[in-house]
Amino acid sequence: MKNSNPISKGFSTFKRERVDNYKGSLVSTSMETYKEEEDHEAVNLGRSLIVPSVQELAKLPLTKIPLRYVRQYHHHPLSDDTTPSVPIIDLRNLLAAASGSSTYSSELNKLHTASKQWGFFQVINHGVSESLLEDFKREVLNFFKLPMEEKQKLWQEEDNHEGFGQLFVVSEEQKLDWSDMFYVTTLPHDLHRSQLFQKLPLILREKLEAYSKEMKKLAMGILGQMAKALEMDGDEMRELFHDGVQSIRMNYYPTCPEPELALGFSPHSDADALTILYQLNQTEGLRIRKDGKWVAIKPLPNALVVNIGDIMEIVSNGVYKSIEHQATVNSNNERFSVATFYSSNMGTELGPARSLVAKHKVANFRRVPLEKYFKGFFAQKLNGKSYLDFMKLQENVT
Ligand SMILES: O=C(O)CCC(=O)C(=O)O
Repeated sequence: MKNSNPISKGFSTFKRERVDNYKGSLVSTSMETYKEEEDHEAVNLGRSLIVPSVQELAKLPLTKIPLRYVRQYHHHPLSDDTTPSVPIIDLRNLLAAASGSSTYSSELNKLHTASKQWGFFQVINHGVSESLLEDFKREVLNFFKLPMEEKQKLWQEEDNHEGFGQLFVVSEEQKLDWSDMFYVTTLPHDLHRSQLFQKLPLILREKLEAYSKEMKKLAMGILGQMAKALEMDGDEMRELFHDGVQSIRMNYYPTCPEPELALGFSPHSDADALTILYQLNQTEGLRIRKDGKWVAIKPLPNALVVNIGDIMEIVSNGVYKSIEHQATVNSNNERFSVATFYSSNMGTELGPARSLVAKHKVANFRRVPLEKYFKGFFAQKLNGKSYLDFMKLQENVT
C-alpha cells in the first residue's frame, strides 16, 4: 500500500496495531534465533516507519526544531588540533606500483594500519573519473530539488525501506535525524526493485548505473589489497565478494536552526564490508569516534572516504575495525553525501575468513547466513556498534 503524503503525515497517524505487528515480525528475524523461517521476501531486507520530509520542514520559518529531532546531549568531546587527521591512501601506489617495490610496501602498510587503527581513510588517485563524479553530483543535487509531488512517487513504502525517507525508524517515539535520504539496492541487478528504478529520472539512472559500476571496481580493488595486507587467501576474498550486494544511500542534510540540538545521522557503524563515501559539497559534517573523541573528516577535493564495515571486521576475524561515526548539521550550509555500501555475495554465509581462522587458530565471530544478518541489522534502531556484538563469540571478545 502506498503511503500518505510524507509532509502532511503526522507522527502519530501510523496505526498502533501496525507498529505492534511490525515489532512482532522483527522479533522473528532477530539475530539471536537463527531459525530458518519461510521467506516470502527474498529481496526485502528491511522496512522503516514512514517519517516526514526534513527538507520540507526546513523550508518553514522555524527558530526551534520539533521535539522529535532534539537529542539529549551526552556528546563525547570533540578532538582538538593535536589529534591527527584520518590517513590518506594514494591508491595509485597500490594499484599501479610494482608489488615488490618499496612504494607499494609502504602504501600497503599504511592501508593495513589505517584499517586496524582508524577503520577510516581517504583515498586519492582512486581512478574514478572527475567527469563521472561531477555528472553524478549534479544529478543527485537535482534529484533532491525535485518537487515534493514527484518525490512522493519515490517515497518508501510501508513494507520496504528503499526510496526517500529515513532508515532504522522502528518506533513512533524514536528520535529522528535531521536529514532526508534516498536508499536503493544497486547490485547485483536481480536484487533491483525494478518498480523503483523505473521511476527514477532517466539521466540520474544512467549516472547511478555508471557510478555503481565504478564503486564496485574500486571496492574490489581495495578488498584485493586488504587480502594481501591481512595475509588472507586472495581467492577466498574474491570468492566472497565477486558478486557482492551493493546499495547506495544519498543523504541530504538541510541547514538547521538549532544544530547543537540535532544530529544529521545518529552514531552507528556500517553493516557492510566497505563503504565508500562521496562528500558532494565541501561542507563538513562527518565525525568518527577515535579514542573516545569525535574527529571531523574534512572533505578533500577529489578524494573519497572509505570505511571498514562490520562485515569486514568479521571477515578479517577482528583485525580490521568498523568504527562508529555520525553526521552533524549546521545552521549556514546544507550538506550532501552519497554512501556506497559493498557487502559479500547474497546466498553466502557470513563469518571470519577460513584462511584467517587457520592462521589465527581461533574464530572470533560466529557464522550466519548473510540475508539473516542484514534483516537483523535493518530491524533495529541504530545504536553505535551494538549489532556487531550479536556476532561475537563471547569467549573471544576483544
Ligand atoms: O553523510 C555522512 O557523512 C555520513 C553518511 C553515513 O554514515 C551513511 O550514509 O552511512
